[in-house]
Amino acid sequence: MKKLKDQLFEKTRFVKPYGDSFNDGIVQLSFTLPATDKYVAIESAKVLVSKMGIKDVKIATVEEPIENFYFFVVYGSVIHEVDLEQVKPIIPEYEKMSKEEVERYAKEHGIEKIVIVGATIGTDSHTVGLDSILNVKGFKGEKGLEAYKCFKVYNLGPQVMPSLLVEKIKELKAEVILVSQTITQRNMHLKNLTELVDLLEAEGLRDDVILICGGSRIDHKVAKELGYDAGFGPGTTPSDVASFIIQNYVKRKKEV
Ligand code: B12
Repeated sequence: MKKLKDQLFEKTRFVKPYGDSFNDGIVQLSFTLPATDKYVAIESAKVLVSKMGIKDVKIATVEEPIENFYFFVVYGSVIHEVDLEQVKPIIPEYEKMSKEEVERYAKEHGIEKIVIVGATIGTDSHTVGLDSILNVKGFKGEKGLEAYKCFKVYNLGPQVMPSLLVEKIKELKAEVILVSQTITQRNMHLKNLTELVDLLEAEGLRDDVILICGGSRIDHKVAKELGYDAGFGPGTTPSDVASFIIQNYVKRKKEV
């Protein structure tokens, strides 16, 4: 018997968001609109959402958290669809392994401890993302990298300036660098990430390390453009990062 998944995708490769039924296009979005009158704000929100290609607009919530700024939660049905066969995601190259598989792979390749340094850089104090990858307690039922036998992890925490991070990389003889960036205001995250790459290059260290960044607005494409080996965004689990590290580490060793 065919699985439900196969039955659904046999029907169409063109999909819309799923709300109550397949391809009904239902989405929810929230935003804040400046306006001097509540009813003008509501009508304006509807016009704006229609312009986004959403029909049957329903205003679920309207609040005025501060004077002349209206916060909306809106539902509606997207008119657009996406062709799954045309979408080519740019993602880090690795085979997903479990913690045990990573440790076994390391052992088979004679790797004892890979030194990993992690930090949230610049003025950014969002550490939950990085901690979920590094801390023993981990994320989504998986243990973090600190629990892996083949890794020695130094988590430097929040607000580490790129120059200080480079000093620590030298001091700890780090082989893998994990940086986290969440705040995107005025593209601060890009500036911080680029500064780190520039400093590593200036010190002649860039090619000696596996350099990975992550955060809610990061993806692999952006990371590669900035000079990183990989970028991981929302939904990443520790074993994704561990698999990428161990496979790339072994690959590099073979190339030397
Ligand atoms: C918790 C939180 C805080 C806490 C942070 C506490 C802490 N110790 O981390 C506090 C209260 C300190 C805070 C402060 C601020 N925050 Co805040 N915060 C959040 C919040 C609610 C959750 C973030 C979070 O923890 N997510 C959970 C983790 C698990 O998800 P994640 O970070 O995406 O991580 C995953 C992946 O991205 C990836 N990943 C992340 N990092 C890395 C690194 C590597 C190497 C790898 C491989 C993977 C990886 O793996 C993780 C697991 O899958 C978000 C809103 C939201 N709901 O997302 C706002 C949010 C991030 N904050 C925001 C803002 C604006 C601020 C402040 C500027 C507010 C202010 N005006 O003061 C300050 C900034 C302080 C500073 N100097 O950085 C904005 C950011 C907007 C933007 N894009 O710039 C958000 C989106 C809220 C909003 N909607 O406005 N915040």
